[in-house]
Amino acid sequence: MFRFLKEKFFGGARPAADAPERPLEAPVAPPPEAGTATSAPPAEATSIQAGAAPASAGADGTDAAAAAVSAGMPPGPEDATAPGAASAATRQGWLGRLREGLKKTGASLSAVFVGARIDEALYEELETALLLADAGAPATQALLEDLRRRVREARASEPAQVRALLAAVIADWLQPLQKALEVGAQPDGPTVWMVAGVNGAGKTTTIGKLTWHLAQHGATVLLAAADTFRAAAREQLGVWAERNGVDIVAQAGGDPAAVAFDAVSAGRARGKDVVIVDTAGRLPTQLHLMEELRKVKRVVAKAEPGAPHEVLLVLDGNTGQNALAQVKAFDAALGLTGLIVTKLDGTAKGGVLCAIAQWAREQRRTLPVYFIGVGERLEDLQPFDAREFAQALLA
Ligand SMILES: Nc1nc2c(ncn2[C@@H]2O[C@H](COP(=O)(O)OP(=O)(O)OP(=O)(O)O)[C@@H](O)[C@H]2O)c(=O)[nH]1
Ligand SMILES: [Mg+2]
Repeated sequence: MFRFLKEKFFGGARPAADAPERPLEAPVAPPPEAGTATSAPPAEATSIQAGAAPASAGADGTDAAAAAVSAGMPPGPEDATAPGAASAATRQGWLGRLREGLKKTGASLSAVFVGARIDEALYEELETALLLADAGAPATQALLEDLRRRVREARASEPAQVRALLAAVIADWLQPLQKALEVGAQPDGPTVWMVAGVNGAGKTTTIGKLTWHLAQHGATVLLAAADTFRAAAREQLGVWAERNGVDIVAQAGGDPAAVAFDAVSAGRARGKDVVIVDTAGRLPTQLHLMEELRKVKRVVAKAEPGAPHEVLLVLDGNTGQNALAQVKAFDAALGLTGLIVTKLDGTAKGGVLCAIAQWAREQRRTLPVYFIGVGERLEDLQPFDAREFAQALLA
């Protein structure tokens, strides 16, 4: 989920240089407490996995919970009041929700294999299904070529085998998008993430969910309400701050860049691990607003040299191929370092991840999809895992 690189997350034990990252399938460790020894072996970068019970969730006061409801916030996790509760069960729950969430995208792909023979018609139907899922023409061609080769090599004779091979092809195709989000790579000062995207993509709720995940692992977070256009936007982030028990820097109206500057400075002064900057939604065609985003980024760098360490674009999975257009436009303006794809639960266009992987390949660069969202609940946002995704798609 995250790669925690600071000593505090290892109870003072300096990580070994060559220890591998814990695999995603590994049992989930309890959240480490700052300043205390953990049972996790020293590792250069330990990836704390999804599903661990929150350290701070459940400390939400009744007021915060009520405020959350009134602000239209999603309900908390089922196990929010049970620190240390069965994380494997939570992980299992996530896989179920992922399968459920990707049903719309996966249905037309799976339908191709029902009562099918392995012939040209099968590949044609698969091509149509991938295009309908918004995988895009170049990725579709490449995936099918790879599939044909694997089917030949495996001498597959059953549609079920082809289906399993397609899952493997998609998993390999998406693998370069999988990466853990790093916290604490800097020698000092906070890790700063700037979050951008079009209106309603899910930026603010995603920040709230990320904050929850971070807080449950003992990381201290400060939120920057750099969406200064609407009071409601500020309040929405404020509710997330209260709910997660973290600081927020906000100001009525004013310059988003100034809020971001204050927040990053405060994050350093208060010794926070992570500062997350929320920004107002905008279309890439609104040039003055894109310029404003660039200014936020520049000013953040003035407050903290090297920051922002991540420029994250939040994409609404429903937008399909348009999401790719957003990636290109925001990347040209800001230099993106990663993506978060939300709302994959409501869409048949989840194949767009293949199109994004294809684009990144063409650009010869890495553009990770750090997290995906398949619902409104806190635990519906989880790290992107290529194999899980492909298997859920073709489940
Ligand atoms: N079904 C579903 N809904 C989601 C998901 N992620 C976010 N949402 C919902 O999308 C809506 C918009 O989310 P916000 O976080 O307010 O979006 P935003 O990008 O901050 O919006 P602006 O600040 O207005 O640009 C909210 O109702 C969220 O609960 C998801 O993965 N699945
Ligand atoms: Mg918002």
